[in-house]
Amino acid sequence: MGTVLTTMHWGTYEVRAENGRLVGVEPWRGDPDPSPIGRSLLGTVQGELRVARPAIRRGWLEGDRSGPASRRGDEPFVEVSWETALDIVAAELDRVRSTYGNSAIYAGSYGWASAGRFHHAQGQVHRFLNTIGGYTGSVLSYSYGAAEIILPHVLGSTDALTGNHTTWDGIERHAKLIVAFGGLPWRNTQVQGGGSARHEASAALRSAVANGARLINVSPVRDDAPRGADTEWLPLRPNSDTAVMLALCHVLISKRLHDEAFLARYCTGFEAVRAYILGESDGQPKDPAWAAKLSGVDAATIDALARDMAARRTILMVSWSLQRADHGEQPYWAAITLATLLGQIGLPGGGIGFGYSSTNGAGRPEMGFRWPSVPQGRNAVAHFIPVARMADMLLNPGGSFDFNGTKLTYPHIRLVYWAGGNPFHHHQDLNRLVEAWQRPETIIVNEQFWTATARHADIVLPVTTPLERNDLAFSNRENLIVAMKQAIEPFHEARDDFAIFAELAARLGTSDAFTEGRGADEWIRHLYDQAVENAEAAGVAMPPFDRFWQDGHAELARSVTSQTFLAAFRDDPERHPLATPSGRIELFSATIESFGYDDCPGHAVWREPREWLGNDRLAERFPLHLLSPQPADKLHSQYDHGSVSRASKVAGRAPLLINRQDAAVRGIADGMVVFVFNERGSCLAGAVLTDSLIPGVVQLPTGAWFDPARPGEPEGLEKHGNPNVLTPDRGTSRLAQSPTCNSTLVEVSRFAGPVPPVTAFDPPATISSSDMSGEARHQDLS
Ligand SMILES: Nc1nc2c(c(=O)[nH]1)N[C@H]1C(S)=C(S)[C@@H](COP(=O)(O)OP(=O)(O)OC[C@H]3O[C@@H](n4cnc5c(=O)[nH]c(N)nc54)[C@H](O)[C@@H]3O)O[C@H]1N2
Ligand SMILES: Nc1nc2c(c(=O)[nH]1)N[C@H]1C(S)=C(S)[C@@H](COP(=O)(O)OP(=O)(O)OC[C@H]3O[C@@H](n4cnc5c(=O)[nH]c(N)nc54)[C@H](O)[C@@H]3O)O[C@H]1N2
Ligand SMILES: [Mo]
Repeated sequence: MGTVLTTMHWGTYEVRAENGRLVGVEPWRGDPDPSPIGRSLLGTVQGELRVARPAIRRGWLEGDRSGPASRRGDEPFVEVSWETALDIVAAELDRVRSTYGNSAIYAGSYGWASAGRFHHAQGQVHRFLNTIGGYTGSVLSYSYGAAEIILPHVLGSTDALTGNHTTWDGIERHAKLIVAFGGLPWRNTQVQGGGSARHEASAALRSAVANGARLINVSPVRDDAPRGADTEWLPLRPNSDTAVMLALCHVLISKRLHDEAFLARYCTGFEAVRAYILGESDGQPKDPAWAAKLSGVDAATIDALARDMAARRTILMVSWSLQRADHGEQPYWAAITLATLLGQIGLPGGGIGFGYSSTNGAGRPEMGFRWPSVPQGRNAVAHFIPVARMADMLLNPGGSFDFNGTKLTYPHIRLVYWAGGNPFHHHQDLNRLVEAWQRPETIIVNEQFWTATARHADIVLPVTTPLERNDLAFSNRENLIVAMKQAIEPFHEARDDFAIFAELAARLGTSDAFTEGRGADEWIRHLYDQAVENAEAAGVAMPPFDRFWQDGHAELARSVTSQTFLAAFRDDPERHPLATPSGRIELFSATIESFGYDDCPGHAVWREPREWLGNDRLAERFPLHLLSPQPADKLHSQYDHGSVSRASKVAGRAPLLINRQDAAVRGIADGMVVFVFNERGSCLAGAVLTDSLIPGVVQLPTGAWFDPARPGEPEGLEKHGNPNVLTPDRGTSRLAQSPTCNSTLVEVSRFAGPVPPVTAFDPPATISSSDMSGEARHQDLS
């Protein structure tokens, strides 16, 4: 099949196959700063960890359906034919929906799956289930769930979170002070959901600095910085950003450096916030001395920074990581409060934006039209959960909880269907998830690889990778569109998610509704034709499908090249009001106040996290704050078994960064296998000694495939360095109920005793159906 261009979330690559084997992966030549992650495709896409055939957990076939005795996760699988697997899955879906109703099916199916417009796993599973009566779904993301709730209350939308940021050109030319809370790590800009083509974020920041901008990384980690740009480091204690932001506000107000005219015209609620910041409402001024005790940033530094902010064109950049913490709504609300006091919102190079280095897309212009995607249909089930409450739901059927001004009830889930995500990667407190995961009667997973989620399923259906199917790359804020042509044959019996759901729909009588009479290639052409229409309406020309497919890609002219967040609102707030109740920036929200939540009152506040270094009682036992950022060498758990990820492992495990001082008092040397633990769990990791973290903070990136101890190994130990055995499974607050992984305390020590081997990359045992006995034969395995 020769060489084709394909797009992954982390880049576009030229992929070469010879005699059916994948032999080369080179970055697309138009990418100025390509990601090395693509190399991990070699050796894995056609490797032993692929799911080769449909497989069913032996115990499930023998009738073990749920309860604490269930042995999901440590049993062999029986390989069956597609016919058998599809018949069983269709019958299970039918049994559960007719016995309990469709709300008993949980298919939030959160996860990143692969890039590609048509073969989007979530889109496919949701569309299919909607044809058979619906499913309990999820709202919000693990990425920025707290922001998705707080921003609409305060700014009227989620603009400047996932798109519609002030674009880099304005920042390069006009910004004179860039203050980045959570830093601007290059590593995360490798990635853009839906696919990347040109990586430009570090270059933009270099050019801003070359034009005279002062760039400050406010983070416990010095290396949270772009590549090659002069960056100052302002270290602070994790989770103390809100205190520092409020103190910056205190300086502005008390020195009369705040922009009164801007406040009067564009915001509401300043008086309430002012009284709180000055301490009039609670007796505690939020001054720099107060913040210094909480954050470790000295008062003089805060004072000087506030003055500099008022004196220069200043943009605040707040990373998504800050709100994945206890009370994660607050740093966002406090940052908006600070930006409003500075009065530069709506000016080029000034104001605020979220996640500028959380992905490659932020700061790049929109395309000016919508890319079409597979239509989802209508979900007839009204039940949903905020996505991170998944284990709570499985453990508390019928239980109720607060969420953004409403009370929700957890449905009783009997069947879980996952396609395109890895909850044993993304969820917090994995030991609790293991327990919750035993509750449903049946768990079905479509997967490419034997991930922990596949291993913990009852029925695993093997799925193709993008290299084994045709697709389209239409990526947000990229003007390169790619014909992702199939490069190799599907691995063994792997099928596309679409093909799997089409077969299930046929068995359940909804074939026409699901396929609309189109095969995969017809859908691709159909989506393309829709894109042509949308683009044309915005004045952007696209080549006709056949020419595009023949050429393999096309570069489109951009109709938008520059934009400034809230410029129109600044220009004329009466004609362009925000979609908030007041039409203005809500420094105080009567709506949120009316919910009566003590953990999220009506304006930005400092609320101490339950778990952080300031909690003396906990920190006495677990004196290190654990940060679990995104991994540099992969996307989440994807291709952890690939060469790029494996090269960064230490003693075969995820690298744990630890300050030299903290290592020395614990007798830990570089490269040593260490034991990381708290009340929730423990794991092994490989020590990396560094000065780039402040003492008291350790960093263990996410992504190591969950690898619990096997019988005979130390009980409860995770062997590979998965931080989510340590993180708490608690909502940010009653408002957003979103993840708080960055509020975790641990202790680290040398590991005594023989080190158990990593087994995450050993495929599970499979047995053939003829070896099955007794009851299992009722299933008529063929
Ligand atoms: N401690 C801690 N935990 C975190 C975070 C953190 O910062 N700290 N970050 C959180 C965030 S922001 C996120 S977004 C989540 C990410 O969590 P996930 O998105 O769940 O993680 P991925 O590893 O990307 O999982 C995607 C899975 O889809 C599979 N897949 C790929 N292509 C296809 C396909 O075409 N079809 C099917 N059926 N499957 C496919 C892959 O093999 C992979 O197993 O993790 C969250 N978890
Ligand atoms: N290479 C790579 N890139 C990715 C991903 C990936 O898996 N791999 N995942 C993508 C996804 S899904 C997402 S959502 C984004 C996430 O993007 P982010 O949320 O921005 O990324 P993180 O790496 O979790 O965090 C960035 C930095 O925040 C710092 N930090 C953590 N807690 C605090 C705090 O309390 N205060 C301050 N000031 N700093 C803190 C940490 O030191 C960390 O290095 O990344 C995307 N980019
Ligand atoms: Mo994310």
